[in-house]
Amino acid sequence: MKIKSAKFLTSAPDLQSCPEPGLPEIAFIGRSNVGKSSLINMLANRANLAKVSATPGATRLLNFFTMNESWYLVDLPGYGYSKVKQANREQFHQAVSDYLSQRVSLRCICLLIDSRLPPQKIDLEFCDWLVSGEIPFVLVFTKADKLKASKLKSNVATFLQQLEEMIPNEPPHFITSSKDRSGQRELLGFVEEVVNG
Ligand SMILES: Nc1nc2c(ncn2[C@@H]2O[C@H](COP(=O)(O)OP(=O)(O)O)[C@@H](O)[C@H]2O)c(=O)[nH]1
Ligand SMILES: [Mg+2]
Repeated sequence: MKIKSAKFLTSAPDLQSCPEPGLPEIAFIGRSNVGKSSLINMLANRANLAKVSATPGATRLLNFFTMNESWYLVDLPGYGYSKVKQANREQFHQAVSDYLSQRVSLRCICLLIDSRLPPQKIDLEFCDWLVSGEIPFVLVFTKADKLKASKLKSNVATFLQQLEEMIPNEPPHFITSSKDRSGQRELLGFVEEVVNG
């Protein structure tokens, strides 16, 4: 899939304020600073499409972009500021959890994982939460250019291994770099399948 058009549509503070469900949606989420804005810009071939999410206040909003006039890319707030604690999951940002669990047009979530880091508890717990809600997701490892191939491979393997101890099926995963644009074709190919499927 080539992205021929990408337009900011709207920002929503909660599920009720989201646009009428119509086009299929792919949502992007991850810890703050994981590289979400950079990845969205890379996928869209735009320098500054995701800039709206960097403006003060907007980081807590659900940001909708119309892609190729045929699907919505949804930029969700980073979850670094609002921990998904095992005992206290309801504290997870209400708008995000409402959106993820109730949005009828949501087809898949791209969960971004910083490939430089060892498995982070908050990411593993979020995967567990998605699985328990039967919410489909794929893993998108980010910043792959920042480490040696061997370290990258072992970090990805370790994450998948730890995930395997928590959940039954391994989700698809993609390895990306917004800097050298690696993984763009693969991830967009997947998105194409999902929005057309
Ligand atoms: N080297 C490298 N740096 C990246 C990559 N993606 C993001 N960054 C850097 O990581 C920081 C956070 O990126 P940003 O996209 O703002 O993360 P967000 O908070 O998740 O939206 C910025 O300094 C980016 O330039 C990548 O693929 N490679
Ligand atoms: Mg951002």
